Amino acid sequence: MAEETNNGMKNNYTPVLQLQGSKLRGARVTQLKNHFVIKYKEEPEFFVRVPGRVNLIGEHVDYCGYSVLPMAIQYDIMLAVKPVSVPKLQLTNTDSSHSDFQCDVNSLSIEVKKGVSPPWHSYFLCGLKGVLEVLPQDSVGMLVAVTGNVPLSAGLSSSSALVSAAALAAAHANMLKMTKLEIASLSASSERYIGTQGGGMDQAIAFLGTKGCAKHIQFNPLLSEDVKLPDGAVFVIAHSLAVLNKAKTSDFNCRVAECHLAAQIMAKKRGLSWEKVSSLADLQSAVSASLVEMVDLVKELLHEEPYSKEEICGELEVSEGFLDQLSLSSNTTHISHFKLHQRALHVYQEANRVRAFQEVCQNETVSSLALMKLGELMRESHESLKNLYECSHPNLDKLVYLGEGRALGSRLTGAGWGGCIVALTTKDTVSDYINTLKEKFYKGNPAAVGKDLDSLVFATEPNTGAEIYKLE
Ligand code: ADP
Ligand code: NG1
Ligand code: MG
Repeated sequence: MAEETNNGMKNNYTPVLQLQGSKLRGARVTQLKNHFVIKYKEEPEFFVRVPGRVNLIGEHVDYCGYSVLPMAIQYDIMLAVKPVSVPKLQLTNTDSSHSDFQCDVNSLSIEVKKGVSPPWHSYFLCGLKGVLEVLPQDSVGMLVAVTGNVPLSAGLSSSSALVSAAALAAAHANMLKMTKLEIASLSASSERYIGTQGGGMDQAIAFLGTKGCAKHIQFNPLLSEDVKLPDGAVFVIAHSLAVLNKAKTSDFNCRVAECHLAAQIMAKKRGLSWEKVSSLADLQSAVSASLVEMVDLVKELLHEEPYSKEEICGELEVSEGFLDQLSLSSNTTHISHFKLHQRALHVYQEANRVRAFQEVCQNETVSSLALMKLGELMRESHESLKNLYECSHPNLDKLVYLGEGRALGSRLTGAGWGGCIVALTTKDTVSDYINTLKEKFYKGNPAAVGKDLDSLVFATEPNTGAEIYKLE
């Protein structure tokens, strides 16, 4: 298995493992393989597995340059792949609601339409495109069958699992040697072709996850270190029954833009060359202040009322056209008002909570105290995401509220606006917590009718990142 490269070693990311999954995984592989054979009348040559993730703390800070603390989960995307000499990609999905797709690998086109969820195959094309851009030779074609059980658009990173799996399959099919860190960075850049301007957390944990510990992931440069969670900690994921495809609306990119604009206005006010400041972390480095001092700076330099686009142009002394080009994306140029104070405040405080979370895991030797402190940080994170970042959803808030007194803390995880919460419980309280949510949130909820409750609320633990398998 490939080594992590934060110890300076540069190992290949593509070791071929013997397939030794659990019974469940075995059944999924068999189904995937059968689907492949029926579709293509050929045998797959290799399999790729890339997990989803749950972020424990550090939400909406990766694209601002700050570190995050996720772990890979037990749900994943799996691909069965056969490289072929004809430069053609053929895709099929075991879920028949995702239609088959094919195209020439030399003329990929990724559809991005405002207000519309991209077709599923576009996520695959993102990963493939990223590899084609660095491939020194012409690409082979691929026959691919896809199966996945990461809940869609629920903040558990099904999109990045698919993009990263496509990149890994294309790299392996073309015998491209890359480290895990390199392919994680490539996958993060590639996913931006879908239109969202994410920061790289999801693709990083997809490749760097290891069994048994969460990861503290830093960016620029990408680095990951193990975080041992306190003894007795059990994390639970609960689905809010609301979903949002992040590439469909401008919500996500609007937050990215607000953070960018907040950094630029504060930089200008401090007499810095603001055009070069592209993130809130850049600004912090430029002013050499602590995170707590940055919170004070936000309060001093940015007003609470939303900034109109006109006011921002006035502050920065630029035309609207210039601002559109420098600081906004195609789906945020139409936005008339931006909340800069609140978003920047969240980011600096959340970045500080990640630091505190990691410190507790590292230094608090009394596990009951450690658990209490982590729970408190998670509760604060949710409040901030709800009130300052405004990316929660009434169902997420209800789940958090229902867990009070039963979980040590809970918070929305992933981008938000629907999706899942993650809650910190213990070995002793996890069953009571899960049963309470089943009773009070899911049973009788029309959106949960016909669904297996164990797939909506479940305990999770740190899992392995991406792998390539060959069947014996
Ligand atoms: P998430 O929070 O899960 O990352 P996104 O809104 O970013 O959600 O992306 C979800 C999209 O990813 C889906 O709408 C679908 O197009 C694609 N996707 C994820 N998993 C699968 C899968 N198993 N099969 C097909 N498409 C998938
Ligand atoms: P999800 O929940 O997968 O849409 C998104 C971003 C992350 C990060 C989180 C918020 C992508 C691919 N993912 O995750 O980079 O910004 O939101 O913390 O853009
Ligand atoms: Mg996503």
